[in-house]
Amino acid sequence: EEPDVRAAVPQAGDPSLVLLRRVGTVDPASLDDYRAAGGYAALRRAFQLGPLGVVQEVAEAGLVGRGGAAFPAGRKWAAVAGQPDRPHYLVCNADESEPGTFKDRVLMEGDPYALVEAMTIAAYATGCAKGYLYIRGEYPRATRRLEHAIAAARARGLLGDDLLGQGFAFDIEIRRGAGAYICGEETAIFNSIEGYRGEPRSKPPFPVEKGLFGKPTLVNNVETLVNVLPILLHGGAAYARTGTEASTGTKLFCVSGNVPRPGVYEVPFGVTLRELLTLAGGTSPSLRAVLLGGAAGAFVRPGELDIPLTFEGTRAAGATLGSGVVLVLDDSVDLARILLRIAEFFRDESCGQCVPCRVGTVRQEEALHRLSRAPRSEDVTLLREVGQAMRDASICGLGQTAWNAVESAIDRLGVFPAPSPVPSSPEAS
Ligand code: L3W
Ligand code: SF4
Repeated sequence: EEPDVRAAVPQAGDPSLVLLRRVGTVDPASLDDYRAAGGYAALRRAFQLGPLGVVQEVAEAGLVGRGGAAFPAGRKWAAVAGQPDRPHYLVCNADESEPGTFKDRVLMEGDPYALVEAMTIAAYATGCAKGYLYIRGEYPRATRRLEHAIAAARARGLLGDDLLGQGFAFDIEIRRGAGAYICGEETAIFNSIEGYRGEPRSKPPFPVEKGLFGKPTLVNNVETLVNVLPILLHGGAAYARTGTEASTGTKLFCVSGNVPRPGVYEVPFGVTLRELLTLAGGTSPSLRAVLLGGAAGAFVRPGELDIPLTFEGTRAAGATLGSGVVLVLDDSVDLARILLRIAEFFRDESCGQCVPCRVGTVRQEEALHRLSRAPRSEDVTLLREVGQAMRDASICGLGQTAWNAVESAIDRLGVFPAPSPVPSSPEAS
Protein backbone atom coordinates (compact mmCIF):
# COMPACT_ATOMS: atom_id res chain seq x y z
CA GLU A 1 0.00 0.00 0.00
CA GLU A 2 1.41 3.39 -1.02
CA PRO A 3 1.84 6.02 1.71
CA ASP A 4 -1.24 8.19 2.13
CA VAL A 5 -1.50 11.74 0.88
CA ARG A 6 -0.73 13.37 4.25
CA ALA A 7 2.83 12.08 4.04
CA ALA A 8 3.33 14.14 0.88
CA VAL A 9 2.19 17.45 2.45
CA PRO A 10 4.64 18.55 5.13
CA GLN A 11 2.64 21.77 5.69
CA ALA A 12 -0.70 19.94 6.30
CA GLY A 13 -2.87 21.86 8.75
CA ASP A 14 -1.07 25.22 8.29
CA PRO A 15 -3.92 27.81 8.38
CA SER A 16 -2.20 30.03 5.79
CA LEU A 17 -2.63 27.42 3.04
CA VAL A 18 -5.11 28.18 0.27
CA LEU A 19 -5.10 25.31 -2.22
CA LEU A 20 -3.93 22.68 0.24
CA ARG A 21 -5.95 23.92 3.18
CA ARG A 22 -8.21 20.88 3.40
CA VAL A 23 -5.63 18.30 2.32
CA GLY A 24 -4.77 16.04 5.23
CA THR A 25 -7.38 17.64 7.49
CA VAL A 26 -10.74 16.52 5.99
CA ASP A 27 -11.98 13.05 5.15
CA PRO A 28 -11.68 12.96 1.35
CA ALA A 29 -14.62 10.55 1.17
CA SER A 30 -17.04 12.79 3.03
CA LEU A 31 -19.12 15.38 1.21
CA ASP A 32 -20.40 16.56 4.60
CA ASP A 33 -16.84 17.21 5.77
CA TYR A 34 -16.14 19.10 2.57
CA ARG A 35 -19.20 21.29 3.00
CA ALA A 36 -18.45 21.87 6.68
CA ALA A 37 -14.97 23.07 5.62
CA GLY A 38 -16.38 25.65 3.22
CA GLY A 39 -17.11 23.41 0.25
CA TYR A 40 -19.72 24.48 -2.32
CA ALA A 41 -19.78 28.10 -1.10
CA ALA A 42 -17.87 29.05 -4.28
CA LEU A 43 -20.48 27.40 -6.52
CA ARG A 44 -23.24 29.32 -4.73
CA ARG A 45 -21.26 32.50 -5.31
CA ALA A 46 -20.90 31.56 -8.99
CA PHE A 47 -24.69 31.27 -9.31
CA GLN A 48 -25.02 34.76 -7.78
CA LEU A 49 -22.47 36.24 -10.20
CA GLY A 50 -23.80 34.54 -13.34
CA PRO A 51 -21.54 33.01 -16.02
CA LEU A 52 -20.14 36.32 -17.28
CA GLY A 53 -19.46 37.52 -13.76
CA VAL A 54 -17.46 34.36 -13.01
CA VAL A 55 -15.33 34.80 -16.14
CA GLN A 56 -14.70 38.42 -15.12
CA GLU A 57 -13.52 37.40 -11.65
CA VAL A 58 -11.15 34.80 -13.11
CA ALA A 59 -9.75 37.37 -15.53
CA GLU A 60 -9.40 40.00 -12.80
CA ALA A 61 -7.58 37.46 -10.62
CA GLY A 62 -4.88 37.19 -13.28
CA LEU A 63 -5.00 33.40 -13.00
CA VAL A 64 -2.74 31.68 -15.53
CA GLY A 65 -2.49 27.97 -16.36
CA ARG A 66 -0.56 25.79 -13.92
CA GLY A 67 0.29 22.97 -16.35
CA GLY A 68 3.44 24.73 -17.49
CA ALA A 69 2.47 27.16 -20.25
CA ALA A 70 0.94 29.91 -18.04
CA PHE A 71 -1.75 30.94 -20.52
CA PRO A 72 -4.29 33.41 -19.02
CA ALA A 73 -7.28 31.40 -17.81
CA GLY A 74 -9.70 34.34 -18.11
CA ARG A 75 -8.91 34.69 -21.83
CA LYS A 76 -9.46 30.99 -22.38
CA TRP A 77 -12.74 30.98 -20.47
CA ALA A 78 -14.04 34.07 -22.28
CA ALA A 79 -13.11 32.54 -25.65
CA VAL A 80 -15.03 29.32 -24.94
CA ALA A 81 -18.02 31.13 -23.42
CA GLY A 82 -18.29 33.32 -26.53
CA GLN A 83 -18.33 30.47 -29.11
CA PRO A 84 -21.74 30.16 -30.81
CA ASP A 85 -21.06 26.54 -31.84
CA ARG A 86 -22.61 24.01 -29.40
CA PRO A 87 -22.16 21.92 -27.35
CA HIS A 88 -19.18 23.15 -25.39
CA TYR A 89 -17.02 20.64 -23.53
CA LEU A 90 -14.88 20.88 -20.43
CA VAL A 91 -11.77 18.73 -20.10
CA CYS A 92 -9.79 18.63 -16.89
CA ASN A 93 -6.21 17.59 -17.60
CA ALA A 94 -5.35 15.27 -14.72
CA ASP A 95 -2.84 13.22 -16.72
CA GLU A 96 -0.05 14.45 -14.48
CA SER A 97 2.99 12.71 -15.95
CA GLU A 98 5.83 15.22 -15.98
CA PRO A 99 8.68 13.45 -14.15
CA GLY A 100 8.91 14.88 -10.64
CA THR A 101 5.34 16.26 -10.65
CA PHE A 102 2.85 15.02 -8.04
CA LYS A 103 0.87 18.09 -6.95
CA ASP A 104 -2.35 17.28 -8.82
CA ARG A 105 -2.30 13.81 -7.32
CA VAL A 106 -2.14 15.31 -3.82
CA LEU A 107 -5.06 17.65 -4.58
CA MET A 108 -7.15 14.86 -6.06
CA GLU A 109 -6.43 12.35 -3.31
CA GLY A 110 -6.72 14.81 -0.46
CA ASP A 111 -9.55 17.10 -1.58
CA PRO A 112 -11.44 15.45 -4.47
CA TYR A 113 -14.66 17.43 -4.00
CA ALA A 114 -12.72 20.65 -4.57
CA LEU A 115 -11.94 19.53 -8.11
CA VAL A 116 -15.54 18.44 -8.71
CA GLU A 117 -16.80 21.84 -7.48
CA ALA A 118 -14.19 23.75 -9.51
CA MET A 119 -15.06 21.83 -12.69
CA THR A 120 -18.73 22.59 -12.08
CA ILE A 121 -17.99 26.31 -11.79
CA ALA A 122 -15.83 26.27 -14.95
CA ALA A 123 -18.60 24.49 -16.85
CA TYR A 124 -21.23 26.95 -15.62
CA ALA A 125 -19.11 29.94 -16.65
CA THR A 126 -18.33 28.64 -20.12
CA GLY A 127 -21.59 26.88 -20.99
CA CYS A 128 -20.46 23.23 -20.84
CA ALA A 129 -22.99 20.50 -20.09
CA LYS A 130 -20.44 17.72 -20.07
CA GLY A 131 -17.02 17.48 -18.46
CA TYR A 132 -14.34 14.85 -18.87
CA LEU A 133 -11.79 14.25 -16.19
CA TYR A 134 -8.82 12.71 -17.97
CA ILE A 135 -6.77 11.11 -15.23
CA ARG A 136 -3.41 9.42 -15.31
CA GLY A 137 -3.85 5.62 -15.35
CA GLU A 138 -1.18 5.20 -12.67
CA TYR A 139 -3.29 7.13 -10.14
CA PRO A 140 -5.71 4.43 -8.90
CA ARG A 141 -6.35 6.00 -5.49
CA ALA A 142 -7.09 9.46 -6.93
CA THR A 143 -9.39 7.80 -9.47
CA ARG A 144 -11.30 5.88 -6.77
CA ARG A 145 -11.70 9.00 -4.65
CA LEU A 146 -12.92 11.07 -7.57
CA GLU A 147 -15.35 8.36 -8.67
CA HIS A 148 -16.74 8.38 -5.15
CA ALA A 149 -16.88 12.18 -4.99
CA ILE A 150 -18.66 12.44 -8.36
CA ALA A 151 -21.24 9.82 -7.34
CA ALA A 152 -21.85 11.52 -3.97
CA ALA A 153 -22.22 14.94 -5.60
CA ARG A 154 -24.66 13.49 -8.12
CA ALA A 155 -26.71 11.87 -5.35
CA ARG A 156 -27.06 15.27 -3.63
CA GLY A 157 -28.04 17.21 -6.76
CA LEU A 158 -24.63 18.87 -7.09
CA LEU A 159 -24.17 17.22 -10.49
CA GLY A 160 -26.92 16.21 -12.88
CA ASP A 161 -29.87 17.78 -14.67
CA ASP A 162 -30.68 20.74 -12.45
CA LEU A 163 -27.90 21.74 -10.08
CA LEU A 164 -29.20 23.19 -6.81
CA GLY A 165 -32.43 24.06 -8.62
CA GLN A 166 -30.62 26.66 -10.77
CA GLY A 167 -31.70 25.18 -14.11
CA PHE A 168 -28.07 24.32 -14.98
CA ALA A 169 -27.20 20.78 -16.10
CA PHE A 170 -23.69 19.37 -15.82
CA ASP A 171 -22.08 15.99 -15.30
CA ILE A 172 -18.55 14.59 -15.21
CA GLU A 173 -17.19 11.41 -16.80
CA ILE A 174 -13.81 10.01 -15.80
CA ARG A 175 -11.47 8.70 -18.51
CA ARG A 176 -8.28 6.95 -17.52
CA GLY A 177 -5.04 7.29 -19.45
CA ALA A 178 -3.06 4.17 -20.30
CA GLY A 179 0.46 5.26 -19.45
CA ALA A 180 1.46 7.56 -22.32
CA TYR A 181 3.02 10.91 -21.30
CA ILE A 182 1.91 12.46 -24.58
CA CYS A 183 -1.74 12.00 -23.60
CA GLY A 184 -1.25 14.96 -21.25
CA GLU A 185 -0.94 17.21 -24.31
CA GLU A 186 -4.35 18.80 -24.61
CA THR A 187 -5.18 17.76 -28.18
CA ALA A 188 -3.79 14.24 -27.66
CA ILE A 189 -6.31 14.00 -24.80
CA PHE A 190 -9.10 14.78 -27.25
CA ASN A 191 -7.92 12.04 -29.61
CA SER A 192 -7.65 9.61 -26.71
CA ILE A 193 -11.18 10.41 -25.46
CA GLU A 194 -12.53 10.10 -28.99
CA GLY A 195 -11.01 6.62 -29.26
CA TYR A 196 -8.06 7.42 -31.52
CA ARG A 197 -4.31 7.14 -30.93
CA GLY A 198 -3.15 9.72 -28.43
CA GLU A 199 -1.33 11.96 -30.91
CA PRO A 200 -1.31 15.76 -30.71
CA ARG A 201 -3.14 17.78 -33.34
CA SER A 202 -1.65 20.83 -35.04
CA LYS A 203 -2.70 24.16 -33.50
CA PRO A 204 -4.39 26.43 -34.55
CA PRO A 205 -7.26 25.83 -34.42
CA PHE A 206 -7.00 26.06 -30.63
CA PRO A 207 -9.27 23.95 -28.44
CA VAL A 208 -11.32 27.02 -27.46
CA GLU A 209 -12.60 26.96 -31.04
CA LYS A 210 -12.32 23.32 -32.16
CA GLY A 211 -11.48 20.85 -29.45
CA LEU A 212 -13.10 17.65 -28.27
CA PHE A 213 -15.33 16.19 -31.03
CA GLY A 214 -14.52 19.36 -33.01
CA LYS A 215 -16.44 21.53 -30.54
CA PRO A 216 -15.33 24.51 -28.41
CA THR A 217 -13.54 23.05 -25.41
CA LEU A 218 -12.14 24.44 -22.20
CA VAL A 219 -9.03 22.49 -21.10
CA ASN A 220 -7.42 23.31 -17.78
CA ASN A 221 -5.03 21.56 -15.45
CA VAL A 222 -6.27 20.35 -12.02
CA GLU A 223 -4.38 23.01 -10.06
CA THR A 224 -5.59 25.78 -12.37
CA LEU A 225 -9.19 24.78 -11.78
CA VAL A 226 -8.85 24.47 -8.01
CA ASN A 227 -7.63 28.09 -7.89
CA VAL A 228 -11.09 29.19 -9.02
CA LEU A 229 -12.49 28.37 -5.57
CA PRO A 230 -10.48 31.02 -3.64
CA ILE A 231 -11.01 33.44 -6.54
CA LEU A 232 -14.79 33.24 -6.16
CA LEU A 233 -14.73 33.12 -2.38
CA HIS A 234 -12.57 36.23 -1.96
CA GLY A 235 -13.00 37.98 -5.32
CA GLY A 236 -10.55 38.22 -8.22
CA ALA A 237 -9.04 41.51 -7.04
CA ALA A 238 -8.30 40.16 -3.54
CA TYR A 239 -6.79 37.01 -5.04
CA ALA A 240 -4.49 39.10 -7.24
CA ARG A 241 -2.99 40.79 -4.17
CA THR A 242 -1.06 37.60 -3.42
CA GLY A 243 2.06 37.00 -5.51
CA THR A 244 3.38 39.44 -8.09
CA GLU A 245 1.67 41.47 -10.80
CA ALA A 246 2.40 38.90 -13.52
CA SER A 247 2.19 35.78 -11.32
CA THR A 248 -0.78 36.04 -8.99
CA GLY A 249 -1.85 33.74 -6.19
CA THR A 250 -0.05 30.76 -4.73
CA LYS A 251 1.75 27.89 -6.45
CA LEU A 252 2.21 24.24 -5.59
CA PHE A 253 5.80 23.05 -5.88
CA CYS A 254 6.86 19.41 -5.96
CA VAL A 255 10.14 19.29 -4.05
CA SER A 256 12.08 16.06 -4.41
CA GLY A 257 15.60 14.67 -4.46
CA ASN A 258 18.33 15.51 -1.93
CA VAL A 259 16.29 17.48 0.62
CA PRO A 260 15.35 16.46 4.17
CA ARG A 261 11.58 16.96 3.74
CA PRO A 262 10.45 16.28 0.16
CA GLY A 263 6.79 16.85 -0.69
CA VAL A 264 4.25 19.28 -2.10
CA TYR A 265 4.61 22.86 -0.80
CA GLU A 266 2.26 25.77 -1.34
CA VAL A 267 3.87 29.23 -1.37
CA PRO A 268 2.88 32.63 -2.75
CA PHE A 269 4.49 33.41 -6.10
CA GLY A 270 7.59 35.49 -5.51
CA VAL A 271 9.26 33.55 -2.70
CA THR A 272 12.75 32.61 -3.71
CA LEU A 273 13.99 29.13 -4.50
CA ARG A 274 16.16 29.36 -1.39
CA GLU A 275 13.12 30.13 0.81
CA LEU A 276 11.23 27.18 -0.67
CA LEU A 277 14.17 24.85 -0.09
CA THR A 278 14.46 26.12 3.49
CA LEU A 279 10.86 25.02 4.08
CA ALA A 280 11.88 21.60 2.80
CA GLY A 281 14.73 21.40 5.30
CA GLY A 282 17.45 23.30 3.47
CA THR A 283 20.26 22.21 1.21
CA SER A 284 23.68 20.85 2.03
CA PRO A 285 27.04 22.36 0.97
CA SER A 286 27.29 19.52 -1.53
CA LEU A 287 24.36 20.90 -3.56
CA ARG A 288 25.19 20.51 -7.25
CA ALA A 289 22.07 21.80 -9.05
CA VAL A 290 18.29 22.14 -8.92
CA LEU A 291 16.23 21.00 -11.89
CA LEU A 292 13.38 23.52 -12.16
CA GLY A 293 10.37 22.77 -14.32
CA GLY A 294 10.93 19.05 -14.84
CA ALA A 295 12.35 17.12 -17.76
CA ALA A 296 11.35 20.01 -20.03
CA GLY A 297 12.92 22.54 -17.64
CA ALA A 298 16.38 23.83 -16.82
CA PHE A 299 19.08 23.42 -14.19
CA VAL A 300 19.75 26.18 -11.68
CA ARG A 301 23.18 26.47 -10.05
CA PRO A 302 23.83 26.68 -6.28
CA GLY A 303 24.75 30.37 -6.70
CA GLU A 304 21.33 31.15 -8.22
CA LEU A 305 19.05 30.13 -5.35
CA ASP A 306 17.78 33.68 -4.87
CA ILE A 307 15.82 33.45 -8.10
CA PRO A 308 12.19 34.47 -7.43
CA LEU A 309 9.71 31.70 -8.12
CA THR A 310 7.49 33.52 -10.58
CA PHE A 311 6.88 32.94 -14.28
CA GLU A 312 8.66 36.18 -15.16
CA GLY A 313 11.51 35.68 -12.66
CA THR A 314 12.40 32.20 -13.83
CA ARG A 315 12.11 33.23 -17.48
CA ALA A 316 14.51 36.13 -16.90
CA ALA A 317 16.96 33.68 -15.32
CA GLY A 318 16.79 31.38 -18.37
CA ALA A 319 14.76 28.77 -16.49
CA THR A 320 11.06 27.92 -16.26
CA LEU A 321 8.57 27.07 -13.55
CA GLY A 322 6.93 24.43 -15.74
CA SER A 323 4.43 22.50 -13.68
CA GLY A 324 6.30 23.15 -10.41
CA VAL A 325 9.08 20.54 -10.33
CA VAL A 326 11.97 21.31 -7.96
CA LEU A 327 14.39 18.38 -8.13
CA VAL A 328 17.38 18.87 -5.85
CA LEU A 329 20.63 17.15 -6.80
CA ASP A 330 23.77 17.00 -4.70
CA ASP A 331 27.21 15.78 -5.67
CA SER A 332 26.31 12.17 -4.94
CA VAL A 333 24.29 12.21 -8.16
CA ASP A 334 25.81 11.38 -11.53
CA LEU A 335 24.47 14.18 -13.74
CA ALA A 336 25.32 12.37 -16.95
CA ARG A 337 23.06 9.52 -15.84
CA ILE A 338 20.24 11.96 -15.04
CA LEU A 339 20.54 13.45 -18.53
CA LEU A 340 20.52 9.99 -20.08
CA ARG A 341 17.40 9.15 -18.11
CA ILE A 342 15.70 12.32 -19.34
CA ALA A 343 16.71 11.61 -22.94
CA GLU A 344 15.51 8.02 -22.66
CA PHE A 345 12.20 9.29 -21.30
CA PHE A 346 11.61 11.63 -24.24
CA ARG A 347 12.68 9.01 -26.78
CA ASP A 348 10.31 6.52 -25.22
CA GLU A 349 7.39 8.95 -24.89
CA SER A 350 7.64 10.62 -28.32
CA CYS A 351 4.48 9.66 -30.18
CA GLY A 352 6.55 9.39 -33.37
CA GLN A 353 4.18 11.49 -35.43
CA CYS A 354 6.69 14.13 -36.57
CA VAL A 355 10.26 13.59 -37.78
CA PRO A 356 12.20 16.19 -35.72
CA CYS A 357 11.02 14.63 -32.46
CA ARG A 358 10.84 10.99 -33.54
CA VAL A 359 14.40 11.03 -34.91
CA GLY A 360 15.82 13.83 -32.76
CA THR A 361 15.03 12.17 -29.45
CA VAL A 362 16.82 8.99 -30.64
CA ARG A 363 19.86 10.93 -31.85
CA GLN A 364 19.97 12.91 -28.60
CA GLU A 365 20.02 9.76 -26.49
CA GLU A 366 22.69 8.14 -28.69
CA ALA A 367 24.95 11.20 -28.45
CA LEU A 368 24.53 11.29 -24.67
CA HIS A 369 25.49 7.62 -24.44
CA ARG A 370 28.67 8.33 -26.41
CA LEU A 371 29.42 11.43 -24.31
CA SER A 372 28.98 9.53 -21.06
CA ARG A 373 31.78 7.21 -22.22
CA ALA A 374 34.15 9.85 -23.67
CA PRO A 375 33.69 13.62 -24.17
CA ARG A 376 33.85 14.57 -27.85
CA SER A 377 33.10 18.08 -29.02
CA GLU A 378 31.46 16.71 -32.23
CA ASP A 379 28.76 15.10 -30.09
CA VAL A 380 28.07 18.34 -28.22
CA THR A 381 27.78 20.10 -31.59
CA LEU A 382 25.44 17.37 -32.82
CA LEU A 383 23.31 17.71 -29.68
CA ARG A 384 22.97 21.44 -30.29
CA GLU A 385 21.94 20.98 -33.93
CA VAL A 386 19.47 18.22 -33.16
CA GLY A 387 18.12 20.16 -30.16
CA GLN A 388 17.54 23.29 -32.23
CA ALA A 389 15.76 21.28 -34.95
CA MET A 390 13.48 19.68 -32.35
CA ARG A 391 12.74 23.06 -30.78
CA ASP A 392 11.98 24.77 -34.09
CA ALA A 393 10.14 22.09 -36.02
CA SER A 394 8.32 19.74 -33.63
CA ILE A 395 4.54 19.76 -33.61
CA CYS A 396 4.03 19.82 -29.85
CA GLY A 397 5.61 20.76 -26.54
CA LEU A 398 7.25 17.36 -26.05
CA GLY A 399 9.62 17.71 -29.01
CA GLN A 400 9.95 21.46 -28.57
CA THR A 401 11.27 21.08 -25.03
CA ALA A 402 13.08 17.71 -25.21
CA TRP A 403 16.49 19.39 -25.39
CA ASN A 404 15.96 22.05 -22.69
CA ALA A 405 17.43 20.19 -19.72
CA VAL A 406 20.36 18.76 -21.66
CA GLU A 407 21.18 22.20 -23.07
CA SER A 408 21.14 23.81 -19.66
CA ALA A 409 23.31 21.04 -18.17
CA ILE A 410 25.91 21.65 -20.85
CA ASP A 411 25.77 25.47 -20.79
CA ARG A 412 25.14 26.18 -17.11
CA LEU A 413 26.60 23.21 -15.29
CA GLY A 414 29.50 22.49 -17.62
CA VAL A 415 28.61 18.82 -18.06
CA PHE A 416 30.61 17.31 -20.94
CA PRO A 417 33.27 20.05 -21.14
CA ALA A 418 35.06 20.17 -24.47
CA PRO A 419 38.21 18.06 -24.31
CA SER A 420 41.35 20.20 -24.14
CA PRO A 421 42.82 20.63 -27.59
CA VAL A 422 45.74 18.30 -28.37
CA PRO A 423 48.90 20.45 -28.39
CA SER A 424 50.15 20.79 -31.94
CA SER A 425 53.47 19.13 -32.62
CA PRO A 426 56.47 21.29 -33.51
CA GLU A 427 56.73 19.54 -36.91
CA ALA A 428 53.23 20.67 -37.87
CA SER A 429 54.00 24.34 -37.38
C1 L3W B 1 -6.65 30.30 -27.42
C2 L3W B 1 -4.74 31.21 -28.45
N1 L3W B 1 -5.96 29.45 -26.64
C3 L3W B 1 -2.49 29.15 -26.60
C4 L3W B 1 -3.94 27.76 -25.12
C5 L3W B 1 -3.60 26.37 -25.56
C6 L3W B 1 -3.25 25.72 -24.23
C7 L3W B 1 -2.59 26.84 -23.47
C8 L3W B 1 -1.09 26.83 -23.52
O1 L3W B 1 1.76 23.13 -22.90
C9 L3W B 1 3.62 23.21 -21.55
C10 L3W B 1 5.10 23.56 -21.52
C11 L3W B 1 5.69 22.62 -20.47
N2 L3W B 1 -6.09 31.15 -28.30
C12 L3W B 1 -3.97 30.34 -27.66
C13 L3W B 1 -4.64 29.48 -26.77
N3 L3W B 1 -3.69 28.77 -26.14
N4 L3W B 1 -2.63 30.12 -27.51
O2 L3W B 1 -3.07 28.03 -24.03
O3 L3W B 1 -0.68 26.57 -24.82
P1 L3W B 1 0.80 26.25 -25.26
O4 L3W B 1 0.73 25.80 -26.68
O5 L3W B 1 1.64 27.43 -24.95
O6 L3W B 1 1.31 25.09 -24.33
P2 L3W B 1 0.88 23.54 -24.17
O7 L3W B 1 1.31 22.77 -25.35
O8 L3W B 1 -0.53 23.40 -23.73
C14 L3W B 1 3.12 23.08 -22.96
C15 L3W B 1 4.59 21.71 -20.13
O9 L3W B 1 3.46 21.97 -20.90
N5 L3W B 1 5.01 20.33 -20.34
C16 L3W B 1 4.55 19.36 -19.51
C17 L3W B 1 3.64 19.53 -18.64
C18 L3W B 1 3.28 18.46 -17.76
C19 L3W B 1 2.34 18.65 -16.82
C20 L3W B 1 1.99 17.66 -15.83
O10 L3W B 1 2.51 16.56 -15.79
N6 L3W B 1 1.06 18.02 -14.99
O11 L3W B 1 1.70 19.79 -16.73
C21 L3W B 1 5.84 19.88 -21.31
O12 L3W B 1 6.19 20.48 -22.29
O13 L3W B 1 6.05 23.29 -19.32
O14 L3W B 1 5.23 24.89 -21.12
O15 L3W B 1 -4.39 25.33 -23.56
O16 L3W B 1 -4.67 25.77 -26.18
N7 L3W B 1 -4.22 32.07 -29.31
FE1 SF4 C 1 4.61 13.41 -31.31
FE2 SF4 C 1 6.99 14.41 -30.62
FE3 SF4 C 1 5.76 15.37 -32.76
FE4 SF4 C 1 4.80 15.87 -30.27
S1 SF4 C 1 6.72 16.61 -31.11
S2 SF4 C 1 3.63 15.29 -32.11
S3 SF4 C 1 5.32 13.92 -29.26
S4 SF4 C 1 6.49 13.25 -32.48
